[in-house]
Amino acid sequence: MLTDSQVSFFNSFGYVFAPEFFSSSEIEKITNVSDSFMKELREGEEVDPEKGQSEDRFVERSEYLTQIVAEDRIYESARKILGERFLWAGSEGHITVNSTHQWHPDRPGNPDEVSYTRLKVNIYLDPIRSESGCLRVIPGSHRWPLHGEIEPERFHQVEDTVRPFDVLGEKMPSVLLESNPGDAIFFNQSLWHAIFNGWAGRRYIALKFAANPQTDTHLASLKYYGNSKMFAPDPAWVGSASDRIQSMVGRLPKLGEKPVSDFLPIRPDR
Ligand SMILES: O=C(O)CCC(=O)C(=O)O
Repeated sequence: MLTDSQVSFFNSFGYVFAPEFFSSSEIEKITNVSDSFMKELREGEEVDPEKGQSEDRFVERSEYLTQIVAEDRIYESARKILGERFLWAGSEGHITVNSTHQWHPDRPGNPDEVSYTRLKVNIYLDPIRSESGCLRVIPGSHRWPLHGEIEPERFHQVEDTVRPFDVLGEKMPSVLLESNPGDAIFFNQSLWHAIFNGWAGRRYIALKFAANPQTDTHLASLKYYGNSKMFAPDPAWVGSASDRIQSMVGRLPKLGEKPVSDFLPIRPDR
C-alpha cells in the first residue's frame, strides 16, 4: 500500500506515481482478465479503432478485479488518502481512441468543491511514454489558487494553447508519468491532467473513490458528477460478503436519496 510519505506527496502535489504496485504475475492476470471481459462485452467483435471501447462498472463485474480493490494495497491506500467512511465512485475499463486529451481536471470547482477529495487510480496496461500518450499532470493544481488560474472560467483547454498563458498544451509545465504495466497512478480528480501523443488501443482501468461527503456542496457535487449508477451499486457488490466492499457501497443508496440544495458547479465549457 502507499506509504505515509507517498500520501503526503499526494496531498501536496495532487498525485502519486506508484511504481511496480502490482507484481508481474498480478498485472499479467489483471490484463488477461480485463482483455477477456472487454472482448465478452464486445460480444467477440474486434475493437473498432475509430470508436475504441469504454465500459463502466468494470471491476465490479469481475471477481478477480473486485478482489484487487478489496485487498490492502488499493483499499488501505484509498483509506489513507480519503479517511474513514470513504465511498466507491465507480470504475472504468478503456481501450482508447484519443491521441490527445487536452488539459482538464475531472472535478473542477471553487475552493470548497475542490477541497472535497475525489481519488482516481489509473492502471495502464501498456507501456506509455512521453511520445506515446503518458498521463501528464500539473503538480499542485488540485488546489486554489493554481487550480483556478489555468483556463479560468471554462476549466478545459479548448484551443492549441492554454489560456491565459498562450502556451502550447504540450509545453505546459508538467510532470510526465511514463508508466509500465504494474505501475499505478493515484491522482486527485481536481488535478489538471492531459494526454498528448496517444494512440488508439491504449488500455487502462480506472478506479474511483470519494471521501465521505461533509457538506451539502460535497454531496451535491458527488451527485452531479457521479452518474446515477453510482448510487445504485452493482448487485454483485451490494450482496458482497466483504466488509470492505460493503463499507464503500452500503451507504450509497441512502445518500442518493438525500436531498441537496441547488448546486451550481463550474461547468467545463468544451
Ligand atoms: O489516459 C487517458 O486516455 C485519459 C486519462 C484521463 O484523462 C483520466 O483518466 O481522467
